[in-house]
Amino acid sequence: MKELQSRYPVSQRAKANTHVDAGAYEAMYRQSIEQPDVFWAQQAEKFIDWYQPWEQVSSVNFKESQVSWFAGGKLNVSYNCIDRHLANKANDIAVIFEGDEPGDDDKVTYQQLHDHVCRFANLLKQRGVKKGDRVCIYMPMIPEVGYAMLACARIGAVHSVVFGGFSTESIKARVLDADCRVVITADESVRGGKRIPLKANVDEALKDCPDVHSVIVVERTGADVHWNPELDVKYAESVANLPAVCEPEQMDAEDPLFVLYTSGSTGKPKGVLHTCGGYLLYAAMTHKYVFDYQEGEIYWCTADAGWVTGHSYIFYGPLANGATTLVFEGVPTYPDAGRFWQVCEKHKVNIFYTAPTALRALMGLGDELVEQADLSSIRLLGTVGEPINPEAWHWYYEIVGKENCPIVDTWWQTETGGILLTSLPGAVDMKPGATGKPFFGVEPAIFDKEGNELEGEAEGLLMMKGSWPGQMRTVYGDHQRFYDTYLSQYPGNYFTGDGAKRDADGFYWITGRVDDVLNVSGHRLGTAEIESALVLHPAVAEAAVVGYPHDIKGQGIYAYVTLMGSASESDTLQGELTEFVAKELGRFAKPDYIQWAPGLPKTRSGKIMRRILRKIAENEMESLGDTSTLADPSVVDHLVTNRIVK
Ligand code: 6R9
Repeated sequence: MKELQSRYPVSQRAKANTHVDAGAYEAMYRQSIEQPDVFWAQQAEKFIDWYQPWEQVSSVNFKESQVSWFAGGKLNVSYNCIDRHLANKANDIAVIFEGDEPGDDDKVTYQQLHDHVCRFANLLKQRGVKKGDRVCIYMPMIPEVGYAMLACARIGAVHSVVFGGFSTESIKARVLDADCRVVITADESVRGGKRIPLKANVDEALKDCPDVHSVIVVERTGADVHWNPELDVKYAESVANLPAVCEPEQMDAEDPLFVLYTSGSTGKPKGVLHTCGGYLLYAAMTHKYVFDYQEGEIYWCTADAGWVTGHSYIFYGPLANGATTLVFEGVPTYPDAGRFWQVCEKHKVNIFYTAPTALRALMGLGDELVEQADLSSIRLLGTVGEPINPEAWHWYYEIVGKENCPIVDTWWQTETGGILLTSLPGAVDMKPGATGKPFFGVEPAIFDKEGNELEGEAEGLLMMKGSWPGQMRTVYGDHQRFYDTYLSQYPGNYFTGDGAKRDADGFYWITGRVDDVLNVSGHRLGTAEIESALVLHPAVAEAAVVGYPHDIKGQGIYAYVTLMGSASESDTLQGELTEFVAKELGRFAKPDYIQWAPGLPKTRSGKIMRRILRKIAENEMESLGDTSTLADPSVVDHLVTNRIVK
């Protein structure tokens, strides 16, 4: 590999093909900060079709947990993503589907998308779903997941997509928390040739959800699934005779569009709530400018619809812009590790957006599989989900992008709705590992632990000083938690949970979470969730989970487990507990290591000292710090002696 270069000026090619050059970025950014309401009103008119204009562009008061954009404005998200394109693009491709097996693919035009979504919306209505009702979606990565989301949006129902890799406990908790009465799922999903029993997982979860009255089942594999005629509804059969028209519901900009659960440092996952107007505007606008999206281009984001990236950058953003978006059901390594590149060649992908963890896994397998594919259609690359290490960045830039494609490293969160920090490809230089500069209207700040804002070059907590239209509005059912989690730390500012550095050129570098949230292969997981799953097992008295650096996954999961007096330590039990977490939460949440812990390091008030547990898991015994304040310092010696050396 070449010597690592630390700064790449905007290329001629990127400049030639941009909506926003350096001058425009400066001017637009300045206006967005100095006259935000003027700026956002212009953008809202440009990007969204409204039935009725808003009464007030923004009304924001972080101290009062109040965030509102375009209130009084009326729109429909599904209309904006579909109907308004029909005049000119009815026969253009909206969705390219690439199945798990090569050769299994499909193309859906905007007209077909319209018809599918309307039929689905009519089916939801037939099952009694009304504006404001919550609908849980637990699906494979097939076009129907998009139809389901857009069908909800069309009738004003609020979707709550649960990642298809989650299993029973997670489905149950999410269905109950949002009081979903309808669940949309499939018989099975297929990933990497393996089948996952989605319907069976739903059946199991719903044993404790008595209010669910309908389960709409899309047939994916045709597997024989348990059928409860009172609840279960066959999708294809039911929509076949329903009309392909459904008048979109006129929604207020501030009506909820969806809830998406995400992990925090404590307690159960939070239902992050996004609303129709601001969210759609922000998703559409960032999609256009960050990826410099041009008419006719093929755009592929490899995320899953179960995460926010799938919401904003597979479906809502691209479809609002009338783009062609690729939906991929499989995994990067099936049938072989060249799959991503084969799909790019096959569908002539122009813009490719993925996660560093996938790049790290693939780069370890050599360059041949990349070189075998014709990647000449690719014009721009993107990454999201976690910091990208310089080695992976250079591999992406040189081997995948042939030193001819800008990389947009995009920092954002479920809570932010869309990208807040990145280097706009035609405007801002790239620095490998940096997430660049703020998007329009975004005012990042670095604070120290005492709550002072730091100027210039600085490192500390990453905060946002004001709102942007894509910001979450509340935690579903718990508005106080919105304030407590994000707005209470340094009143008047939004707290991201991340640490960051700002360099002398004003570029931001994310240093990682400052709380107990793990980022495992780009999947966000709370240590508390894994701990709760472990303690459900009858042999477990207590559990503490921490992350440790992992070459491919970014972070691995290390669990300390205290057993009940009646249970005894064994390798078999270790295996059983790992599988237990997989069954309760999902395979991606399986601990990599379980260490038996007869005692956990606790303060005298009973708080687990995770700092110490992290250091032990990281094999950094020399920096354990002060252990004298522990109730029983000797537990640390036991944990150190018996630690698992990786
Ligand atoms: C979009 C998404 C959010 C957390 C976030 C941060 C990490 C996301 C990143 C990044 C460094 C990037 N993160 N993008 N860290 N560089 N480009 O991933 O949302 O699942 O809510 O995770 O992911 O730690 O706080 P979400």
